[in-house]
Amino acid sequence: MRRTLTAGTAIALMTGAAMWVVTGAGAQGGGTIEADVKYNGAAQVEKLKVNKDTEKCGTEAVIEKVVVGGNKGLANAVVSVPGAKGATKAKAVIDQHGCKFVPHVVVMQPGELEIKNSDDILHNIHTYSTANPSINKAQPKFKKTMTEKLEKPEFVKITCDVHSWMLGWVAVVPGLAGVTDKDGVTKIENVPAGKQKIEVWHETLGKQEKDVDVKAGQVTKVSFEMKGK
Ligand SMILES: [Cu+2]
Repeated sequence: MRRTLTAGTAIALMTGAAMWVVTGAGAQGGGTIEADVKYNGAAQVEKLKVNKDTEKCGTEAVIEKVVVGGNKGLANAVVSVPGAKGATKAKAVIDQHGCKFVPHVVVMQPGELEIKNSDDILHNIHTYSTANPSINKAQPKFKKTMTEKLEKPEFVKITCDVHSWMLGWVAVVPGLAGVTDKDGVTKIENVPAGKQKIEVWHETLGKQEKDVDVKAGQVTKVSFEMKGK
């Protein structure tokens, strides 16, 4: 017990130090949330023949609406902690590569999104949103980067009018957040200790939420099982 306590304290101190460097606020006592999201249903993947820009796009497009990995883990789900208003560490970036949005789901706090075109062909950014102004702009091959503002929390669908199969999502969330990997897992660090609401969103399977008690210097696990629609 004594050893456990000592280890816990060391982690708490390290976490506190890391937060001080990032935010400069000297916040102490953050914890980590490890979320795992499962889906008991079948994967939904659509395949489409491509006959345009095939030298960059390939000849087959794969539209991954529900990606289920090992142990029923659901990929591409956004897990967020709306009450944890930590500073954004890095700029949110989405790339158009191989006529796909990479990553398929990008998460950001309200602010700026960098949109890259690494394909060397014309793309056209077209977003579908209600809280934020919709974007509909050509991105020619010479325009490697565009920066757009998304200032309101919302799940924004992003498409390309040149390549009808291109589909991505921008999750604009007010607090700390992560996107689940192929095993359905994501970790969110430096979450303030105490009661926190955890929200999960998936583009096809909808939303769920749970309350957890985050403890300083500890990993709090939370599990979700999404239901089919
Ligand atoms: Cu395109």
